[in-house]
Amino acid sequence: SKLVLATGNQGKVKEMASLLADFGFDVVAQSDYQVSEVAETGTTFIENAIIKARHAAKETGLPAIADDSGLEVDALKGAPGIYSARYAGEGASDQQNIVKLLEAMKDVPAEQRTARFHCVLVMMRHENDPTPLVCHGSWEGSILTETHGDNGFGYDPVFWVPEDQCASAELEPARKKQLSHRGKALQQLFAALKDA
Ligand code: ITT
Repeated sequence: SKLVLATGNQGKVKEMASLLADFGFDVVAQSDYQVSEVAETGTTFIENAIIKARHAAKETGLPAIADDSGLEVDALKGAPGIYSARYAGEGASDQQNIVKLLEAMKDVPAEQRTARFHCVLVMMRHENDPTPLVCHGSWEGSILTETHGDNGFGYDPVFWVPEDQCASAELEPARKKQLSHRGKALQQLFAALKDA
């Protein structure tokens, strides 16, 4: 059955499309349906994921899944949080966001650099779905003082992974799927769909 992946972020597409296809969905990109931009006006990952899933379902007439995610840094009182994609300003590149984060963290000692990624996935069967499926995964780590690795996207070059003692951008894609906030949220989603 067709499912629209309601994201414009190619990093997310790479980490989700094949797993959703393996589960049996015929995954289509929102760009194939000219889905317009929608303002992420919520104050939580959950609200923003619902806004994006509902918007894509409305404009395509298909079931939709959206991902709202970000990095919560303790020394920055939870920032950049829901603003992770636009931390250095509207339309900022991953590189610009990383530069801003490293600058904000420059005087923070090693033991206070704890952080975590969050990923909320929302699946809506149609635009008026009254019971969207909501799944959450998180991933504990800390913020490095310089970038390492070329894999992944976003803040992966500055996110230290305690499990493997390297930066997230140094993980193989399959390993990141096992450990990450997004991988965990997807596992939950598949478990919930199996039970349904
Ligand atoms: P869509 O709304 O179109 O899905 P977006 O990039 O604007 O794309 P978000 O508002 O959810 O999505 O922002 C999430 C940001 O959090 C993302 O741009 C990255 O900077 C960061 N992020 C999320 N997951 C990440 C991951 O696995 N690795 C590194 N950074 C991640």
